[in-house]
Amino acid sequence: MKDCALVVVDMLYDFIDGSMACKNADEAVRKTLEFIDRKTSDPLEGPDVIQAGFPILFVRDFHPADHCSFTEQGGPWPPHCVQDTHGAEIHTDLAPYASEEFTFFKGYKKDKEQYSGFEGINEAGQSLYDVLDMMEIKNVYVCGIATEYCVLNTCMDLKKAGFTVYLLKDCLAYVDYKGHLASLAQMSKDGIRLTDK
Ligand code: VGL
Ligand code: ZN
Repeated sequence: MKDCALVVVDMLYDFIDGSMACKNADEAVRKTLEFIDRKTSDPLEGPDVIQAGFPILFVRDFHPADHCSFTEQGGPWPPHCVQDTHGAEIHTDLAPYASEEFTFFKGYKKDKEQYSGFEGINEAGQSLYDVLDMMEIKNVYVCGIATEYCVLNTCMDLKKAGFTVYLLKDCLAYVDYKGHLASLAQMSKDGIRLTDK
C-alpha cells in the first residue's frame, strides 16, 4: 500500500452536469468515493492520515475564458472549466480530499491544449510526475473524466514514465460510449490494467 496513489482526473462540475456534462458522471463520482472509502477504512490509515497512507492527487482542467480549445476560438469544445467559475471546481464530495500540494492544473495557457494530467502543475510549480516520484509511488490508480481524452492521455503518460497503472473502470465518465470502449481497449492493449477494485 505504501507505494500506491490515486489520481482523480477532471471530476469537475462542467464535466459532471455543466457545459460538457459527460455520460456516467454521477455514477463515476459515487464509485470513486466508494473506492476511497475502501482504501481508507483500514484503522491504521484512517481519514486523518489519508494523504500519508494513500495519497489522492487531483488533476484540474483550468482554462482562461479565451482558451484555444473553445469553439469561439476555433476549437472543438464549448467553453468549460473556466478559471474561477463553478464549472472548474472539484465535485463537492471529493473536494475535502484535495490539498494544494496534490492538485495539478492544466490547460491554463491560452494557446495550449493539455489533455494529459502529466503536464499539470501544482501551486508550487511541481508536476504530477515530480510529486509521485518524490513519494516513491510505483502503482497509480486512475479514475476520472473523460475516458477518451484526459484519462487516456494521463494513463498513457504514467505508463510511459514507468508506473504500473490501474484504471478504475467503474469510475469513468465519457463523451461517447463507443469512444469510451475503444479507449479502454487501446489502454488495455498498451499494458494499462483495467480493474473494478
Ligand atoms: C477534457 C475535453 C476538453 C477532459 C478536457 O478532461 O477529458 N476533454 N478538455
Ligand atoms: Zn478542457
